[in-house]
Amino acid sequence: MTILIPVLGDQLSPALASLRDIDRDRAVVLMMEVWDEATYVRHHQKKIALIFAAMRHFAEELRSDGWTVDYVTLDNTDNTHNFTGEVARAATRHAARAIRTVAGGEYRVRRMQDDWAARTGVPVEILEDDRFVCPLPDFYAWAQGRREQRMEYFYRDMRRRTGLLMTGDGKPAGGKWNYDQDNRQTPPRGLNYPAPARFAPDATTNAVLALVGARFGDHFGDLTPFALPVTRAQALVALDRFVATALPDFGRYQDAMIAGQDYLYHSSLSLCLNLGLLAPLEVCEAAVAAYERGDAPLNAVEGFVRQIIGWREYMRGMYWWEMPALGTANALDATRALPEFYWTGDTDLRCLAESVDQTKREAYAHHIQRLMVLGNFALLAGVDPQAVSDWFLVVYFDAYEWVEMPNVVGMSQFADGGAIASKPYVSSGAYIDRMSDYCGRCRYDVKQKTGEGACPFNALYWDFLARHERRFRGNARMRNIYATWDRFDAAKRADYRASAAAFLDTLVPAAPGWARHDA
Ligand code: FAD
Ligand code: DLZ
Ligand code: SF4
Repeated sequence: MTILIPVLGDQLSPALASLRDIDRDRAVVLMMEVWDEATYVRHHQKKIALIFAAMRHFAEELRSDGWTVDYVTLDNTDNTHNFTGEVARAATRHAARAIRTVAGGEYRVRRMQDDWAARTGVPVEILEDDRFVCPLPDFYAWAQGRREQRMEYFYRDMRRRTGLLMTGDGKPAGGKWNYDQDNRQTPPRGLNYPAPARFAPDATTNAVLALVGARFGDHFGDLTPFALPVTRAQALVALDRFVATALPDFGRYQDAMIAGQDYLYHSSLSLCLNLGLLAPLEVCEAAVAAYERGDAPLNAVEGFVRQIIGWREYMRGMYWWEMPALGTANALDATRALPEFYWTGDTDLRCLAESVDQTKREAYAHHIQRLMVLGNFALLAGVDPQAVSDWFLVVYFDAYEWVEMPNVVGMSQFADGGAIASKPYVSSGAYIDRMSDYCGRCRYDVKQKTGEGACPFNALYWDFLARHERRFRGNARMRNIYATWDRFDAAKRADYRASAAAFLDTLVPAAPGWARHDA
């Protein structure tokens, strides 16, 4: 009796639940490169290459490990180009008596899996994805009893659950749960920034690069140079490099943005974690081991661990908790089209031009660029959150809906009405100026508040707060901001609002079709 084991493109973990406790001689692993997945949004070219290259390497590793792998390539002439069609074909091809798979990470894919038994006539076992620290039922139990589901409290539970950075008597290491007040510094000039580990493409990856260039060459983003990790061995090298060279300063410079420094002290390990090449706990344990050796300070290691067992797990839980409503959420009734410069980078706002340019080259931008430049601008300008979400899903090498959507629709655009963020992440130019070196060489003057030549973030910020006054005035965390607004006289308020309106009028909407073929 043959058991068919479909392994999806972000399930590249040797310890995957569907690959455990099974007789390899009776199993066929199915992996599928399908057009529908590469184009349901028109992913960045580098992201498609990354996923296909990692999939092909993983298939080779499974074969060396004794598995039979049926790998359907994109140019296979019989390819139906969707998961369900390929599972059905393979079930027939191998006369499968059972199908065993791990739950897809995206709601859309999970619904497809529900269809497989009916489509194939073969029983389907769908296993929980246990590569996360917090199983979904546990997250739901945590979320259920609370009026608000805030990350900070969830994170403390995850620290207790994992024992990471905990003392023997159940207290947080160093006495505090969170060391963020030591972070948020701006790096001094002339630092020797670390570089993430990079890997020359081998023959397998080069074949993928040729395929992607030929078939997806009209998608957003630069395909080459390509030097991302595509195997678990390379991911482990990238992890070691990060721990040795960047982790010690990860905390204090976490919120900084420097033109030309794409990675600063960030790990760029999201791509390895989200593909399954690294497990979240092993990454955290490597960071904690550096702390215990005295190689990295507590504020850096705690901050890093919080991103993974805190934010990453929380976002995954909130995605499933809020879906499918999250997919259409628009609490602030934002309807503006995404500006064209998100795709072209052609804008005089230097912070945005730099962030888009790096996104185009690297398929990467770090958290503060995503939140406080790209997301902040879209929120202030009132861009439709689903259009913003599509953009983020296309452009980043770590973007899968389960992590992209709660970050964008929830945290960044406040479109879920505040389930994830307790207040909107908006700022004027002053924040960007404080945390970056972008403003110095910008055509706009960050200190000028309104009128021609003023930093557009300044007027947009007050215009946003005025537009949404009824919703946010009562928010305790925004009391001081509205107190400032109240001190402005009518003429000043009108000036801010007119300045914002004049700027918004200049925005050119993106042509349809950048993110979705059918748009
Ligand atoms: P580091 O700064 O080195 O952080 C370490 C790890 O922590 C990351 O690798 C990541 O796994 C995890 N992490 C940190 N913050 C978050 C978070 N908010 N949510 C989930 N995991 C987190 N992350 C994605 O993995 N995919 C996305 O599509 C994505 N879209 C985002 C969109 C917006 C608008 C925002 C504000 C954030 C988004 N994030 C996303 C979260 C975060 O920005 C990225 O995880 C991070 O920038 C990845 O780079 P890094 O590996 O260098 O992170
Ligand atoms: C993102 C992506 C792309 C571009 N291509 C494939 C593919 O051809 N085959 C595959 O198995 N997965 C792909 N993925 C990932 C899926 O779209 C999806 O994000 C995951 O299966 C999570 O549900
Ligand atoms: Fe961005 Fe304003 Fe600074 Fe220019 S001045 S880089 S638009 S924040």
